[in-house]
Amino acid sequence: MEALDLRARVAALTPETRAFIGGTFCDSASGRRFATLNPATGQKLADVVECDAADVDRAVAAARKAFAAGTWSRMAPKDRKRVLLRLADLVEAHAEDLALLESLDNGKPYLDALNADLPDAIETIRWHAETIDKIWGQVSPTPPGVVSMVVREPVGVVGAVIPWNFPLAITAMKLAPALAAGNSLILKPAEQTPLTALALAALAVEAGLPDGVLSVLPGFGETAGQAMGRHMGIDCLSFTGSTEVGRYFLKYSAESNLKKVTLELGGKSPVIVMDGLRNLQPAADQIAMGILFSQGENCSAGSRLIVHRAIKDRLLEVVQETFRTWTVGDPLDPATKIGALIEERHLQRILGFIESGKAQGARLIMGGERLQTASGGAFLGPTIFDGVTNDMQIAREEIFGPVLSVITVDSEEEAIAVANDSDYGLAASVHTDDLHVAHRMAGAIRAGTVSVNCFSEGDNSVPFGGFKMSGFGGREKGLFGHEQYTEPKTIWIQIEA
Ligand code: TAP
Repeated sequence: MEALDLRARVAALTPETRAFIGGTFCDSASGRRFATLNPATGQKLADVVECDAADVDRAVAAARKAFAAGTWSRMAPKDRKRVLLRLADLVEAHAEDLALLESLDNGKPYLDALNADLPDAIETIRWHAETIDKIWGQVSPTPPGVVSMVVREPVGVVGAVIPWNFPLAITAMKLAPALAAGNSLILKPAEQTPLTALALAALAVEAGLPDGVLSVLPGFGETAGQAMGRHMGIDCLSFTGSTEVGRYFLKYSAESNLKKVTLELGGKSPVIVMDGLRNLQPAADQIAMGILFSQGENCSAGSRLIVHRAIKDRLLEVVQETFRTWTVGDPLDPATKIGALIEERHLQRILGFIESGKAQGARLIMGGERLQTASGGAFLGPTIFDGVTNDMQIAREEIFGPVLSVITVDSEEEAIAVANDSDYGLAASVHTDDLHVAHRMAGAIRAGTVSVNCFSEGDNSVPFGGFKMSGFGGREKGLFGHEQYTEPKTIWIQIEA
């Protein structure tokens, strides 16, 4: 595959730019549009319909009507499964175009979108579709004369507000369990990356999803997002994004209808490498994957390397060698492993963190400067700070870029204490040859996922989400992922003895 072939395909793309409400693509009530840019060039990709509170009202009315009509909510689970499996097949059939759209809108390498984001989204839709006709209710141990069942019902109208880093994969992570359970869903993609969610809506129509069950509202957080958070007709709000905005959704809920809120938020994940590790290269490969994949714009990015003093120097040599193989460049070039950051403003924010690292006394040993300036895009290469202490800003705050902070420790106890000394608790990794150390650390670290000798978020069979300020109200993925989208109902029947 050549970058040139992809350019020809880019020219042939005609992305959907209208909102999707009540089963049709349409303009917003205000008629306004906003530009979505290509992060690799800074050039406009398309003008997209800008939804606000009036459009949220329309989408909620359509969603409630569909829910009450039962065309989806009361469809047999095995039939909902069929529609969702058709949707997954359609996504697979259009995977190359969807990956291209994702790469253009987000700046990530095309091959990452094709080989990671798309299979992830397809697998997620299939997994939840397959699950839904295999979830049973309960019969409770009541006294004689009573039959009591606990059944799971859809919550009703679900709102989903999502970020820009894995637009299609996170859309699938919310859409699949919410729709599988029989809910209606209203989704607001991030303003930077609205295109693949709109493309998915078109495929949902083709798959046979009834009108009103899905709406996609491109727009801004302060307007469309807030209107969803405060809407009296939305029963559950599933949010993925920053901890700061997550707090707003709790407030919106408290000030409106006390809708259920689930929050998947930020992280500052520790990667611990202990003394005695024999083979450093596999650890270095995983460290690179953890902080460089997706340009470091990953909530669970392994951004704090906590390393035992006895092996730090040797490890850092191997890590730097490995980081040098992560080529920065045009996302459409097959050789590229690090594409463009989402936007100029984000690059400037990261450069601000880099300045703060220097000012607070950390040693910049790699990268730290913007690259590819002639492209018009926002590029930054692998960046490493050594000599970081856990009180520095670069160790405490989520940078959301390819910036690794190295913290040296002298013992297992100190490594655990540093790892846990964070507001966040999304993910962690431990690299060790000692099974006892691995097991002790996995137990002691306060995080939703602890990976041993790898960087992994797991697959659809296991829950994903955070402790502390990384999450609230539930988990995504796995059977846990269904819980936020259903209500348990007790049916208590007095029968004649
Ligand atoms: P945010 O700025 O929090 O934006 C996320 C979504 O919230 C966007 O759709 C945004 O709309 C909307 N929003 C912004 N302000 C709002 C407001 N006042 N009221 C209602 N909605 C509002 O996050 P981001 O920059 O897109 O993504 C990066 C963050 O997401 C990082 O912190 C990252 O860790 C987190 N993240 C977490 C996870 C998991 S699973 N834990 C996964 C991916 C990302 P606009 O697009 O208009 O701003």
